[in-house]
Amino acid sequence: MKSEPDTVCALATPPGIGSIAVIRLSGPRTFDILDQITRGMKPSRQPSGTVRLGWVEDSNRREIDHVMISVFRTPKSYTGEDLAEISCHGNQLIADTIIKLLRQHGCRLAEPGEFTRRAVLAGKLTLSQAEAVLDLIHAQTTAALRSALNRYEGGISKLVTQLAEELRNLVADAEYQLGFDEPDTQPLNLAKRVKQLTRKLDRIITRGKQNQYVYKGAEVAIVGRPNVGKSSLFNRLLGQKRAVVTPAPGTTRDRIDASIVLGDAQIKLTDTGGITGRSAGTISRPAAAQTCKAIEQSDLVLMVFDGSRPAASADQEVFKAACRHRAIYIINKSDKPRRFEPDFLNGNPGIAVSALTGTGIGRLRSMIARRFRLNLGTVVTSTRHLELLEECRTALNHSRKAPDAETSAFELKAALDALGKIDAPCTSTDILNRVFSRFCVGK
Ligand SMILES: Nc1nc2c(ncn2[C@@H]2O[C@H](COP(=O)(O)OP(=O)(O)OP(=O)(O)O)[C@@H](O)[C@H]2O)c(=O)[nH]1
Ligand SMILES: [Mg+2]
Repeated sequence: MKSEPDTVCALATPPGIGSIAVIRLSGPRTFDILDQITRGMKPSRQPSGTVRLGWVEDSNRREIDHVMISVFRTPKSYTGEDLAEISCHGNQLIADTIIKLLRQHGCRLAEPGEFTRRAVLAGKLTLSQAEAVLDLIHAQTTAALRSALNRYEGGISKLVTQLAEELRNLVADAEYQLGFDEPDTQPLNLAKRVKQLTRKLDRIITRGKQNQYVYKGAEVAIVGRPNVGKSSLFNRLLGQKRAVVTPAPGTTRDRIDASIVLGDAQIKLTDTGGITGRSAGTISRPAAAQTCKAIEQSDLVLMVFDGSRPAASADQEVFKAACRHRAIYIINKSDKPRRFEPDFLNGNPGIAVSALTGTGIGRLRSMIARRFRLNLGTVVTSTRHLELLEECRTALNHSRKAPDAETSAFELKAALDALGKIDAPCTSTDILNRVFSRFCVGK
């Protein structure tokens, strides 16, 4: 994609029928083009930050729509360029006709994310702020929204600036030390300071990974032996009868997925076929494999037991299959007399519920929500940012283990370079392409 400032346009609102549709234009010819296609207004003379009502007409002076035009002059606009927004009636035909007209007058159709890309190139937004714009648009929970706003306001940029400052001091001191002949002289305590910075990165990366569910959604699998009430619980948590429930064991075979929001997290809930262990054969091998895969992929396992029956070997198999994962033990069928007293849950009482009557389900919901509560403050959840922080940490580790002071200083600079890629847009078109390919046209 060329980066010279031609004038681009795109529909900024979702296609289809709506009360209004907004078409955006950005670039040096914005107002000149608008002057040519409008009547009853003169966008080139309109003050920045104002809105005017007028007509858009075609080349035969036929009216296309009565519109509002908002004008933002360079540099005080989203892209930093001359920018305008045409608000027309929300009819796809009208929007398409206006865009066609704009193109006839020399506008190019914008690429996905091109307006935000221009904002980054003009220095109006850092790259991590631009990525936060995408997260803002896609946020599904209030927590995701709060977290995206923190990053849109520059949370990541501030964090990177602080870390880079510490690293730059380390690089400067390492280079200063290179000037001395005796490598054992360590007045600047470099090794200790590198270790401290590595630990800081460890904390940021771990916290970020633990919180990635805010955007990716948390995977929660319901597992247990046949007939314990997994599908009944799945339906209860969803609030609708999605999975088939019967008194016969082995009813659920293929896994069933559904989305719910609990507290801060968007959750992908999976109902699975019962685990039977080696002894029984009520579910097929492929179904058992699917259940194992669901356990492997999950951020949390809901391990369900039938509280009305004594613990069986299959219950222990379930425990063995999932005990290495984060889990909540659920003792279902609490509406019946309790006969489940296992010795393998290591004293954990679990949570008693009845999927049939709904008793205990509210407590279970809160318990799940608590497991996915978002940490406050700036959290690095973007995979690209986490990869770069890991690259930075690897270089710091190499620096600490380097055989000589020169290699150590070289690795510190590599760490600084990795950190710099989080917000430095102009260094690589590849980075920009990777970031903006996920945007929609018009943003
Ligand atoms: N009394 C009582 N019965 C329940 C409860 N939960 C489920 N059941 C019953 O237990 C039987 C099995 O329920 P399902 O939800 O199909 O159990 P499942 O674990 O999905 O079974 P499979 O798909 O065969 O592995 C049905 O008859 C349900 O009505 C409960 O809390 N109390
Ligand atoms: Mg089932």
